[in-house]
Amino acid sequence: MNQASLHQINALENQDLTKANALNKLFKQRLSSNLPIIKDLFFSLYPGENHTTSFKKLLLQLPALFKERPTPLKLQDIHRLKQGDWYQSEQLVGMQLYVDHFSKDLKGLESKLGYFEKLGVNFLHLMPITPRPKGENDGGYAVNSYHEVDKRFGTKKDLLRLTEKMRDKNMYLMLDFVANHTSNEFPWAKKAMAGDLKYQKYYHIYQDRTIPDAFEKTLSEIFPMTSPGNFTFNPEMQKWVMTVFNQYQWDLNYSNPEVFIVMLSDLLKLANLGVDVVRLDALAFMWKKLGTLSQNLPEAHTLISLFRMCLQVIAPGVVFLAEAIVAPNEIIKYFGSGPMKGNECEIAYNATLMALLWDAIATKKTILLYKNLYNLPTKPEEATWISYIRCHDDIGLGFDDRYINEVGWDATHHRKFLLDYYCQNIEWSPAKGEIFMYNPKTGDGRITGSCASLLGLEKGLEHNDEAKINQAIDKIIMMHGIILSYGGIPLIYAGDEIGALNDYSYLKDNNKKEDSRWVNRPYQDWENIAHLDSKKTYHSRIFFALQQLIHLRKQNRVFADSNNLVLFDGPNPHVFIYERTSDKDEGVLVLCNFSESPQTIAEISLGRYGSLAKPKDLISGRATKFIEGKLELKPYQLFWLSKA
Ligand code: OTU
Repeated sequence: MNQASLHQINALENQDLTKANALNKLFKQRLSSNLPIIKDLFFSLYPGENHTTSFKKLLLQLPALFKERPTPLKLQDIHRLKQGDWYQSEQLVGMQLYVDHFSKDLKGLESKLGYFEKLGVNFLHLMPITPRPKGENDGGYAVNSYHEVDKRFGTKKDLLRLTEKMRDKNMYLMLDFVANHTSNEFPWAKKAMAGDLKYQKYYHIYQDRTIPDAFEKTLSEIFPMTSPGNFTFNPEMQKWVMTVFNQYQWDLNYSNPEVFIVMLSDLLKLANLGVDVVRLDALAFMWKKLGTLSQNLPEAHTLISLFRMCLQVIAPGVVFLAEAIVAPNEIIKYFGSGPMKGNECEIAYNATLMALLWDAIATKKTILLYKNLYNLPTKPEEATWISYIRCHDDIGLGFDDRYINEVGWDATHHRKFLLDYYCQNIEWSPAKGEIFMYNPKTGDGRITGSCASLLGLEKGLEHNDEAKINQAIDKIIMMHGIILSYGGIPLIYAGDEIGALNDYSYLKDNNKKEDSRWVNRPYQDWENIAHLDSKKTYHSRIFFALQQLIHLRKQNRVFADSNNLVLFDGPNPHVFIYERTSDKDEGVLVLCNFSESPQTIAEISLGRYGSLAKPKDLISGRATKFIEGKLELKPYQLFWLSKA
């Protein structure tokens, strides 16, 4: 929270904020207090006299963009500033979904708001709903416009009505800003292809292979199987375009200040639709520099801070989520570091926790999880995580080799084991996933599959093996119990709340069959959802278990994220234990058993949750039983012990 803004609001407390001039006054104050930083950031990216014209353009643009912001949202911005860090609240529980797979379109989604309320979800991440090319489009991550609504989902009016309804229900909305690249059908790309040099400078476009070849020496490949290399030859221009992701996704050239200036206005147009959190897609890639990996560059951080500070002036109630699925020490930098600490993104994916939970499931041990979490730098107070088990993408094993070796495993073998375990190369593994973008050159690969299928439900059902089915259900509940209690905004992938299995229908679609991430983007199963209350199915068991956990989360303030997490040093290598504390001496101790056999924990290692405190398990509602000074956890059992 920007202190200057708070003082300014308080100073205006007694004025009627609905009056336009009061709002304008606040805007001007925000602008004058942030202008020096904006200027510094801008000129550090775009140095020299010749960029003063662009800077002036930016300065003229800021008030114009503020003018465009609808008054209810301007008022909401002020309310949010006063409210403080709303995104750290224990009241938030999120769900991520593809509108077409969930409810066909936006109107359909509006009719499902009751479903979210029933489960306790009040934060939605809708996957891209903007126009995209007809054929392959990476699920909308190839963008034809940043602020229009693709016809397949409905109209802008439908979206505005939905966001209004959501606001009435105190629900939050997150949408993507695919800032790194546009589709090859985006108006600028079309103009570039038609030979317009101005727009060719909006992208990284080269006459011949000289610079592309020089770049390739240090760039990695994101989609090596479907889109090898980082440049695509464009026959219209007879030139090479940088396409780090898919060939139809053209990387924007932010070293051109014009690109920043127009993208800022696109960002605001998106925010003005009523978006609370903007997910900055692939932000680690936004700045390219010859001779480097062109990921996580200092300039990328400066650029994101520049976006942030401009947003702070125009729409300070909107926050950024960093979609940086990168090395643990790099993720944390997206919260801002050095003088920009707290002035970059407010939220980031806890990809480290996510990947390591899958490691713990496969190894049935929590040692590598602990090792990494202990070595993770503390995030700034005002920041928070998205806590998730899986998302729409693949699961990458983005943790450091160093720690794998340090716990005594061979990193190469270990990674291979994980891929084999999840991607059906080990007979005894209950997991049923698929490999994504296996790169034989490096041996790297990532994992796809729905949460339930990766945790053994699909195989259990196939073999009609009740014990296996029950175990998979326990695992699904335990994993959700972690993301709901660990800190940050828990984000459930739509369908996981009813144990959705892999969806193989993508194999029949020519535009999707090469991308196995579609296996974990199932269609919402409304037929089974209709019977949740009346039938006892695995769907209802999972749904009601999650509903209860969500309810408990919202009742306990300790689950709000204020860096109030204490890891308990693993007294048992199969168990994961952490405490959420509050300054009011409240606390909840979370324990999870990652092994197929019962595990015990000596009372002495539970600190103030020993038998003397008579802790109660919030989930079962029962007093905790200690036998001979030990607490027993059944396989995949989850405890939320409350001291109070
Ligand atoms: C993101 O992910 C999106 O989440 C994907 O759905 C898109 O395909 C992609 O960007 C392109 O828009 O490579 O496999 O952080 O992990 O940015 C997923 C690095 C991805 C990448 C991430 C990217």
